[in-house]
Amino acid sequence: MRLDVVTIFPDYLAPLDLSLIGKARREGLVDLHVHDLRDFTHDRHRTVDDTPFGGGAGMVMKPQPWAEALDHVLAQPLASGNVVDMASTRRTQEGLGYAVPRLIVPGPGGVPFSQALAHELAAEAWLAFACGRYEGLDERVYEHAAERMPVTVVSLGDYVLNGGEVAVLAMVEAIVRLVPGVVGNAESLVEESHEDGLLEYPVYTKPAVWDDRGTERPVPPILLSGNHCAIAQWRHQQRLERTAARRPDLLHPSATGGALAALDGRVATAADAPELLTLQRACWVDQGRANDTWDIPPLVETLDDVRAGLTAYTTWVWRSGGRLVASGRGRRAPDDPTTWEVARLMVAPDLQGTGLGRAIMEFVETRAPADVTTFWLNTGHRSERLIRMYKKAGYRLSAAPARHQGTVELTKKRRRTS
Ligand code: JD8
Repeated sequence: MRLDVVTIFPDYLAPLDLSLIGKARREGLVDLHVHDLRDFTHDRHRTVDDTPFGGGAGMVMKPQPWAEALDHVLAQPLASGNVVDMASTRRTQEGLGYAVPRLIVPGPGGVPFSQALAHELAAEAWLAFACGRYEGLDERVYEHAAERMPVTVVSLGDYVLNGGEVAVLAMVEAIVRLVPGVVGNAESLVEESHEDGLLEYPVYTKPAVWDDRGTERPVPPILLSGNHCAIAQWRHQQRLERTAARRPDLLHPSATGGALAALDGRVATAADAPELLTLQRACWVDQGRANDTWDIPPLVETLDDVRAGLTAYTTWVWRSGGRLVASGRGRRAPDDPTTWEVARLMVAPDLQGTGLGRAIMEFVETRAPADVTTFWLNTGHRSERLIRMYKKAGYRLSAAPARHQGTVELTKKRRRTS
């Protein structure tokens, strides 16, 4: 990946020489260049700003230096080894085919930066960042740029900074650490906050009992138990409790409108397990009859199995008047993290046929991390009604033999919404 940053304070980007990003640059995983905007001025004072037309406080950044700086970046070679995906190759002026960067302009009025956007930008071969200062850039700079490359104004958050450099530091770190090979153990990227809608669990290291100036502080015993299933359950519970306490907005995902809007939806907790067991028993009786077998996981699982499922998947529950009436869950496929398993879609029998099932399926799809490219689900090979519904939703029967006897597997490529 190539990155170009234009700024009047190049030293502000010096931290990108350090730590993981510095190492990734030295290893050639990312090719980062910082350009001084003043190098694209031609007067003795290297002027980059002037007073605003229409009056008002502060100064505005002049268009000419920016135009020359961005044209200079555009003229840079996208070093070989940088995979040019067609997304970064823009045909301009009668079919000329050469790579152009995606330009990110930090600004308080931009689209919110997020982990999802970080994943999207990490997939680009070439990014450029324009760091503004003063009251911002002359608006015509955006017009000039948009005629040459895709431009996105992005905000780091709802507070005011003095310029774009700090935002670029944060964005570049969040993006580059997602580039394959930059973070040694990619596994650690999976369970992070904002990756799957839950905050991270608390972490501990030696000593097992810390003598904090006479105050003994032990590590939670579960973590010393060696019981990895119980540890995973405890950690998942901790993530739920922390998210509920600090970011309840993440737990109460805004329903995708439609059938779910009238219901009270949230991420499931262990307390929901008994009702989930009851609902799955009720929902899979028809599938048992349709497929002429009672040996279907939802019909044979124990309460502990349901609890374990709450750890292995992120599960959502919807209530009506306090009654658990619907649920669905999702997770990265254990053998392919870019595939998102949509599973255990349940609607109380008295509410089936109201479009809730489809709404839950679509909701679980929306919760897939940004780097997911494929949706996967399975059902009974004789569950014709469900198979029809999944096919109408764009799923196709998978050519690969189904993992579980008596089932069929269906997949669907993820369509990019933005
Ligand atoms: C770029 C100039 C300062 C902004 C007058 C203060 C991002 N989340 C964010 N907050 N602020 C910025 C940001 C601020 C910037 C520039 C980004 C360039 N300023 C201006 C408008 C009001 N001064 C940001 N990302």
